[in-house]
Amino acid sequence: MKVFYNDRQALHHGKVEMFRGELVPCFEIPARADYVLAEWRARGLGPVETPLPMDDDAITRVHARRYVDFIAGAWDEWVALDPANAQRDAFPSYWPIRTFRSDVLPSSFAARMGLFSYDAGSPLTSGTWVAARQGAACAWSAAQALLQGARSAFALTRPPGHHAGADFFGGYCFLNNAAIAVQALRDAGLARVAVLDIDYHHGNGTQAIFYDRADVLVASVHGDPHTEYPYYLGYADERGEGAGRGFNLNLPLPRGTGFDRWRQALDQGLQAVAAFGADALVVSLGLDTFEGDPISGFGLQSADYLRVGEDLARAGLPTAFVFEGGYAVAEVGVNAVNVLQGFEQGA
Ligand code: Q9C
Ligand code: ZN
Repeated sequence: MKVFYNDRQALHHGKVEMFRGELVPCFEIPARADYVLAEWRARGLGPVETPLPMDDDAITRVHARRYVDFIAGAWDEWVALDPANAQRDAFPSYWPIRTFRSDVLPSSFAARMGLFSYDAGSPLTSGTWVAARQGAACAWSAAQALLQGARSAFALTRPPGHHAGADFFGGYCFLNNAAIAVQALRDAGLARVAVLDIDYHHGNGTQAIFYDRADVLVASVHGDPHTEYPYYLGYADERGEGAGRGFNLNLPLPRGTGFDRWRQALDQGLQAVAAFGADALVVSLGLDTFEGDPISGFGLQSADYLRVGEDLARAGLPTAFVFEGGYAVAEVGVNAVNVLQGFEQGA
């Protein structure tokens, strides 16, 4: 399995996030990737490659130009407001919800920060753009590997991506890495691409990006949004719209769900992928379904992830794994690599 990672992704290094009225240390930290790399190397599973050079067009096929321009320049704007800002992460404070306009682009940085985001838990730092862009390049490179005939590839993306929409960040995500991989596969001529999102949290960004499209199936197993982030999307009645009706499948499960029940939902997702007739599969691989995850509520154990990889391999499709969440940092390497090794053994 080809694996892609760039050391510059560590430049996205948020210090704190807003939680219950306080700034608490970030859960989404560079060490997450280090643990995955260390485990991959410890098992002698192969080289880790730097991503290929990727054109910005691969990003703007999925993301709005004005959003990409904003994220690319946001840190410099933040520091220009006040030189002391160089020492602190940037957060939004205002959001244009119902009855406000989103067509006008205010000149105020704070106003644009809110226009292009939906939570206060996703700090933007000096290295966010460089890191997010390199992460996206990893996902794009994984897609290219499949197009070259590889059975599978793994993009060690961080920051993660599945909460980012066409023109917003949130949930620690800035560029939707999985969507960029999907679009690259479609643009290279594959007719049908499926996304299977197994992060604990619903991938609201990925769903929104493909919601009206029949060429991309999005299936997701996640914590019930009645109680779990991102709360406002991810319900079972969201089946797609227009031409995309029938090509979105949400499988929400209650907090506390263990592996046996979770695995039945995974099987439902895989059946949908098979019925869709996908030419390739992109897996949004969150490991925050782990029993020890500090911000999530499922009960998967480390050995279960080997079975997950085997189940995914049985789909028999060229498969790109794109790293998403997983905040039990010391265990995230074992859990992620268990999925990948389970896949290789099952393939
Ligand atoms: N203090 C991903 O897994 N905040 N994003 C939860 C924790 C948002 C998770 C509250 C969680 C986002 C990619
Ligand atoms: Zn998650």
